[in-house]
Amino acid sequence: MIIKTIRTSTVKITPFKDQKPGTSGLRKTVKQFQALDYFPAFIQSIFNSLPTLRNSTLILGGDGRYFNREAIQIILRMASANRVGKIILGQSGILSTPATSNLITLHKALGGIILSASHNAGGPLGDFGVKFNTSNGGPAPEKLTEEIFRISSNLREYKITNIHPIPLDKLGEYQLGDMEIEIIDPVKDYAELMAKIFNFEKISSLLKSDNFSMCFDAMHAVTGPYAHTILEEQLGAPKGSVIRGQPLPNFGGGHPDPNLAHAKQLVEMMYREENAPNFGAASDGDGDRNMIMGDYFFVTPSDSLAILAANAHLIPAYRDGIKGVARSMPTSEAVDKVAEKMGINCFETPTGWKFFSNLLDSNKISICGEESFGTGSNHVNEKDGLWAVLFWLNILAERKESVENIVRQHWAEYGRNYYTRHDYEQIPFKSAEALFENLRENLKLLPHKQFKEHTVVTADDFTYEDPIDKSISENQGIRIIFDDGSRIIFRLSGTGTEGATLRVYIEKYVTELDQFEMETQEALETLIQTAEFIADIKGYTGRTKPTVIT
Ligand code: VG1
Ligand code: CO
Repeated sequence: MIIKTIRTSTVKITPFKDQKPGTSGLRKTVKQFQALDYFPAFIQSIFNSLPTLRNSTLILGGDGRYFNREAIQIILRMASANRVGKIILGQSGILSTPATSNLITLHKALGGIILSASHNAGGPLGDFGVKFNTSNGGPAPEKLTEEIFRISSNLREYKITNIHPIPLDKLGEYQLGDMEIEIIDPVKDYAELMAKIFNFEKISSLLKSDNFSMCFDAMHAVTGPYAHTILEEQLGAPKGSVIRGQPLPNFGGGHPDPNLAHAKQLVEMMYREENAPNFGAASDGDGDRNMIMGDYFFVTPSDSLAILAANAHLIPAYRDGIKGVARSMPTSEAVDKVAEKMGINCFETPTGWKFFSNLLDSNKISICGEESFGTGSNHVNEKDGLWAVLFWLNILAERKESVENIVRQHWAEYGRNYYTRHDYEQIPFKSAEALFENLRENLKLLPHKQFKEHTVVTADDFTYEDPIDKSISENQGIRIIFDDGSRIIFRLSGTGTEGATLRVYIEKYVTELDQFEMETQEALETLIQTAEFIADIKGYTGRTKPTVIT
């Protein structure tokens, strides 16, 4: 369809001063994004940061949350006004983050815009977000997000055309003035990529066998259509293996956050006394996170990363060995032990996927991940929820053991890293700042101090130097490391929209078989108390316990 009569107008605005992208794009409440000119201003800032925008191709999609459709129509009108050459758009405005990343490289696009606030709640009173990924498929690096922010703080106008909304639900092509729009099936290319990486035949026979069952909880977020197609239609898992598979604007009222606190339905099913599925998994709003469970068993994301690395040789795409691995600094050191044994490099990066990009691009690593339920590889430059689920299924199909046995054997071989994260949400900014100021002031005094049975060896504020472009990222989290290798880490979240969220990460490594049977919070009890004491969490925030424990 050709839409000819379009008029471009330039809208004058007063610059917005708060459009600073966080760990993963710009996240604000839906209400803030709906405020007059707020959303177009940020899109114009992204456009202005791209010198080769004219005649370029961009990929566009989102996780289906409230405001997704309106936002897409605005972007289409602005893209045509800004002389973009072509927009490749997911049908109904749907594209997961990893699928977008794949499409960017597949179509040699200049980049992609992903409309998502990931695991944050949606709906009219929830959150919305905008992420920009560059031509390598990866999240915009800090240099670019800083540039976008700088542009937004001075932006005085944006350009937009005045056309009626484009129908988003039908596949097809449109011509908007000089700009082409192609509406594509969001699942097809991604599913083809997965079939190239994994042994679909083996996974399929596992999923079809009578003594195996699985449940994938799509949390009414973006992975529903992907999971229905790949797991049920292509691999033959019985219908009903995917639950909550329809993307809804408010995610059915929940947080699309795949963890023990928010994926309640799945967790209850997996902890059933009888007839629990053999394998359970969930993904988040935009499909880049994963939670893995077995029958009456939870796999911590840090362990999952280590287990994927240790078993990579079982997967067709990684059969010839992996180059190296990386983890974010707060992620447990379980994967380090695997790398050591394999004789490959293990990189420690700040939190946020963008820090893995250079390592992936330069072939220094093949597999990487974060404690926050995110794992991925060099197949796309993003974390990828369903990829991790298929990886696990492929391992299960090869090893023919339970999830629990695989994890326990891993501990027996490499030792166990007990791990927990305590989040204190919606703390007033001032209190959070004061707490960190105090922590930083006391860092120098901590070494050699003893807290219960642990003595501090080092205490610092994590600085990262990118091994490829040598860029420096400072203040990436306070690290306290003890003599037995235990660690406590404090950092502030960069994805929240209300107040500050304090994240406390606690880890302890044990190697003796009889130490593996403790409940995590119990095993970490003294370190948890030490963390609360050192940061004086109660004194600064008034909180006596965390909001969420994962
Ligand atoms: C959180 C996680 C981080 C992850 C980020 C984006 O950031 O801790 O590991 O990369 O979310 O994930 P923060 O700054 O709130 O701790 V997603 O799934 O929102 O794109
Ligand atoms: Co996400």
